[in-house]
Amino acid sequence: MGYRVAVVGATGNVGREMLAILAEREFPIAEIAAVASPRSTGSMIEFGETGKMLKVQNIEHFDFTGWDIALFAAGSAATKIYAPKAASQGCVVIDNSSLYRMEPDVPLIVPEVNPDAIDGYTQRNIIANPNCSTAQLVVALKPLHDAATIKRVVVATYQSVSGAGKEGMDELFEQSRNIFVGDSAEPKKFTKQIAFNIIPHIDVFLDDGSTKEEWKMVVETKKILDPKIKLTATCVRVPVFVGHSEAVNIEFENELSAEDAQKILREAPGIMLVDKREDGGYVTPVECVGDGATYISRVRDDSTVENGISLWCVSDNLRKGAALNAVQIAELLGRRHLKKG
Ligand code: 11C
Repeated sequence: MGYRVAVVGATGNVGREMLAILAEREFPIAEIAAVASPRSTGSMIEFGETGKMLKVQNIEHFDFTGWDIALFAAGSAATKIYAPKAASQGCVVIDNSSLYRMEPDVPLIVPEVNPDAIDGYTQRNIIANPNCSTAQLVVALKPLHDAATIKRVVVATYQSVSGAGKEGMDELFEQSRNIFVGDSAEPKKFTKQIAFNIIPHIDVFLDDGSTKEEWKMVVETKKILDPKIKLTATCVRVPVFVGHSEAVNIEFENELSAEDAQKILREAPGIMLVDKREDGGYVTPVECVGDGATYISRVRDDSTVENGISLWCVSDNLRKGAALNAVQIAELLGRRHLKKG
């Protein structure tokens, strides 16, 4: 027994991670398909590290009938065409794009946070995966919210270039090399030089001066965790290949000391607390690469508000922020609804 699973956008950063994680977690697979744009059709891609090679199939001709689950990491334009097609052909779509996240009849799921909301998937046959910077944040906030009710969150992100896809990673690599040998570092993908620099701008600008990345953190946190939580974000691109970091300040309704927060976080699902209050006793992005956990460090009291703490949160944006969360959704869907595994 097992599921017929298609990974759409299989040749991209997130699609490859989806294949790797399905294999690593031994997701019950009866058949696996790697699907991508016509550009990649016919190329071969390995199913994780299983040695099994998959021939990439053309999304334009792929028939989703009889497939149980499609993990989409295809970007909004292709998703807009093919996700509704897959859903109407009876295949449950788990979509990593931002297209459906805020649709009221599409559940937006982080399994450690709001698993019950998945039951609403039957309305559209689509489940949305949150933005990477939101996923790790809500994993960190959920147990603290349960303990002391969060009123307000102020977050600054330090987001790696892999969030902008392979082109973003290539640009950091090429600019770093060019600067090192004295060549020009003209930006292409990013708006300014990213090597040896940081850029306070991710996604498009909105009328109020915020960016869409910042807006996504606000609205997605409300949808997943609690609409009453106030949140303000500043999202920044940094010259790191993989791993998003966040400096988070949280204000609660009720008293919660940093020490109690540490105890809660230590026990919470999906979280690794590494908080030694000494040189190197915290986690940085390079240490979280390839891992599924949301790492929390630097938990401390904020004495400038009545009930406040600050903390540092790091996670692999391609894993918990995208592919792993999507596979965890598929596992949850299987356990609760499809039951073929
Ligand atoms: C970034 N968070 O780091 C973005 C990537 O809405 O799924 C993911 C964008 C999204 O650039």
